[in-house]
Amino acid sequence: MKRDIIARKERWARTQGQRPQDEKIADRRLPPGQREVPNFPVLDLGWHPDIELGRWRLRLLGRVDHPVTLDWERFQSLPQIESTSDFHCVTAWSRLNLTWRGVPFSAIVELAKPHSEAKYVFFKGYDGYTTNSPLAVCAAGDVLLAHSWNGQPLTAEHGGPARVIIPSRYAWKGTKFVREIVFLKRDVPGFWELRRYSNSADPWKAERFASSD
Ligand SMILES: Nc1nc2c(c(=O)[nH]1)N[C@H]1C(S)=C(S)[C@@H](COP(=O)(O)O)O[C@H]1N2
Ligand SMILES: [Mo]
Repeated sequence: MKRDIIARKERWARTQGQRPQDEKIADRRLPPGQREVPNFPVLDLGWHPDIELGRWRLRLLGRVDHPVTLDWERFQSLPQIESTSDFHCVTAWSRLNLTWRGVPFSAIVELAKPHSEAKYVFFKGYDGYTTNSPLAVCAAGDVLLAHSWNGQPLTAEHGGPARVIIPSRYAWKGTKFVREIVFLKRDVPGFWELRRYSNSADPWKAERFASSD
């Protein structure tokens, strides 16, 4: 009798890991129009700047009390977090459960001390790429400047030495090869925002392109 119950429970437990259930869970995790991919595509302007760590600098500037230029050593001495999140590219592919390690954006804010009127952040990459987000969006606990992915230093093709990760937005909002973070009073559109991509870029609302006016 008892054995029957155990066998039934075991059978039930096995079905929990099977496709239909998994698919339902994945569906709920995928924003509208996105599909999960097993690989990690590379998307950028086609050039991966090769930056020696000894020459790498990150500048924090704009409407801040403490403009600062960080070298790699100082950057590494800042608080570090590990954060697992999903990654949604506007071209409809998503990667689930990417584990990043790096400096939380909150540590950058604490260091630079933006003025109260600084409501926007403008990011620049070593490849000339730019993008923008409200400071409030960057304040989420899972926003970070990642230098590692899955326990390995970030490769140049995926944005090393360090890239910005903003899980709540489409991936174009996260600058690879980040070089400068500017705190601004007014919003300034970046590379894709100037090319009619959505400024707000919320994947859950499928905000892919700027609405035509
Ligand atoms: N510096 C820089 N960052 C960038 C881009 C870029 O062209 N240059 N492309 C963005 C876009 S559109 C996407 S989808 C992601 C792609 O990151 P991946 O190449 O690691 O997949 O980087 C974003 N960050
Ligand atoms: Mo993208």
